[in-house]
Amino acid sequence: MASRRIRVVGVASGYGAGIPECQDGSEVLRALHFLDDLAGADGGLAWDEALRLAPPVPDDAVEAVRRIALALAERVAAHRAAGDFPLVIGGDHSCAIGTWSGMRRSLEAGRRLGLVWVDAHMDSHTLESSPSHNVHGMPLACLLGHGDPRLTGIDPAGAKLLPADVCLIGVRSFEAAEAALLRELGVRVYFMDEVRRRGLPEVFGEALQRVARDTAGYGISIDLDALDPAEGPGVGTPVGGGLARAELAAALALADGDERLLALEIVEYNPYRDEGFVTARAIHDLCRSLIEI
Ligand SMILES: [Mn+2]
Repeated sequence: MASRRIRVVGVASGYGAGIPECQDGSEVLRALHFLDDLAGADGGLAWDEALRLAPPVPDDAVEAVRRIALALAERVAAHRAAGDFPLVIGGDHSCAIGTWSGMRRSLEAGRRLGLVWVDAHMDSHTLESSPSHNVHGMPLACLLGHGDPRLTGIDPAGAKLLPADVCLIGVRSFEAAEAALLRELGVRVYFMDEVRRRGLPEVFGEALQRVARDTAGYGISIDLDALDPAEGPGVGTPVGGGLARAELAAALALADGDERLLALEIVEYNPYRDEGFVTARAIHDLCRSLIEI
């Protein structure tokens, strides 16, 4: 993204997580200047005013997530239309519904969008299958066209992504129903044991090829719980046996300078659970991998 201006969109939403803490993640990064040195990128870096719902916030989490998603989709599509590179900082992972709906909308009709989803989980529940009913366990299913119509119906209505254009990386905690959905759809999942067997560079490179193959471009969505809790403790749902921060940063560099990379999303930063800002520094390193300075 060397020549594109980076527009950072903070999403002050934890409505999909069941606990609100990660809604403050992007503002902590901004206030403590964690991404400031990225402003030296060719096109520069500019923070938008963070997206947040004006009160009264609906009690229904799906409705709250829908409203944030509508605003975020509009913002992402506008930045893309201006030739800028959206960097979305969550907030919980339900914001992905807005990010990638907006990006899909910004593409010409009939063009496909690819997506690499880096996560300890599958995030592919529907309201029926989810034990927790937390919407941050559902965004990938929604983007594939499965889930509550209030979320799947966001413009452009229906699936924003084709299964062949999506890859998950780093998965190690999931329920049978969401695994069954992804298997039925034919989505490629690189579980953590495959990552360990083949190495992240090979797996990540293969995933990039898949999502770029038949699409107008692709995005990368990173749930920080993909990192091992030792290196990324500041998340809502840590799972052991994850990726090292240097390992993921090095893999992301494979996409550096690729004009087909359309946006980056980093989510689930919970500053109240961070320890010595190690997770905030990981976010910085991940962004820096994709931003030439
Ligand atoms: Mn997630």
